[in-house]
Amino acid sequence: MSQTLAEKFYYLMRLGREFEIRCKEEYLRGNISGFLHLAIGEEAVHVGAVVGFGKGDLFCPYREHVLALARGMDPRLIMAELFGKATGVSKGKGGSMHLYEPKLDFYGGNAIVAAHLPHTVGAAYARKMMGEKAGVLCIFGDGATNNGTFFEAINMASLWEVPVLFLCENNYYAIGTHISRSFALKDIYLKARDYMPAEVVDGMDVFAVYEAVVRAKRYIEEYGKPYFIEAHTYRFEGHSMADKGDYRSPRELEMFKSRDPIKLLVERSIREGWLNQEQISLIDKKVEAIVEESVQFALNSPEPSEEDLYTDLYCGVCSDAIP
Ligand SMILES: Cc1ncc(C[n+]2csc(CCOP(=O)(O)OP(=O)(O)O)c2C)c(N)n1
Ligand SMILES: [Mg+2]
Repeated sequence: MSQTLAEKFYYLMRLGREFEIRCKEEYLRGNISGFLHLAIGEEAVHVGAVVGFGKGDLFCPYREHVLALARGMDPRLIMAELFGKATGVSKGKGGSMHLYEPKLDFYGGNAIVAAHLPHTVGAAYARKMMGEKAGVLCIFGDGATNNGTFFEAINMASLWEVPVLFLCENNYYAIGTHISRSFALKDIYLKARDYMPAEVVDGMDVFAVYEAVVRAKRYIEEYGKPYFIEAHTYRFEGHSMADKGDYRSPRELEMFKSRDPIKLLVERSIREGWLNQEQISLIDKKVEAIVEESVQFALNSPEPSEEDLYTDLYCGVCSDAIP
């Protein structure tokens, strides 16, 4: 079991990392424009959460490439979306912050901080009204927990008893503002503890995230109530491509890089005998080929046509998602 999981985690985390390194290069080449938020350093949270949660509606913020990949979105369709091409998963109209695929129960990329939290509660409530027990996964940053909608969402989720797993990825920063400058309390999970069970997990350890999420999902679906996890992690890049991140000391960055989640996974997997160097190299090669293919697909895809400017603007696009 651990061996299979280690292989899956390594593949998805490497895929996420390579994909985003390439995104950065393609942005600098001018092939990607607009906003681009990378999750390099945060892969253990994204992969551990999506794999651990398994099936179910997923709502997330704009730093979502790795989440989409882990959910099974075709890398070619993601890259084409970032290139603004008609073959992109959102037909080239959304870009990096708006990956969206109802067929995968993937509802966001949401650009407005914490706006998707009430949407998540609504989605879970809808499932409940339809007599389903399915839990809904809601991922958001530390900064989102300072928004009013965060408190509205945890209050309603608890009051209405709906199965939402609130997963906060605490990377210590909201753009350039460190949590010590914007939080009146130190531990984020304490904000939710009066409403629902709440715990903290090491977000650099993919197994720890996975196990916490599996437990939490079992709880929300068994009791039909919400649960809160705060995962401590760190982004190795700036907030977006427009941010060099120079408000952080090199020492701080190095300290977190020494706990690079992929490095930790490899070290543990080799120690435990779950993976060997040969398997790792094979996965690396496979990942490089997939990412290269996604870039070629995006490069060779057409731009959206002028007529496309006027399509999919209103809810016709959502009708496929309504059961
Ligand atoms: C309602 C709202 N306010 C402000 C912004 C601008 N903004 C974009 S990202 C961001 C920081 C969010 O930080 P966090 O929730 O910790 O997520 P992270 O980027 O660290 O993953 C802000 C303030 C926004 N998009 N929406
Ligand atoms: Mg943050």
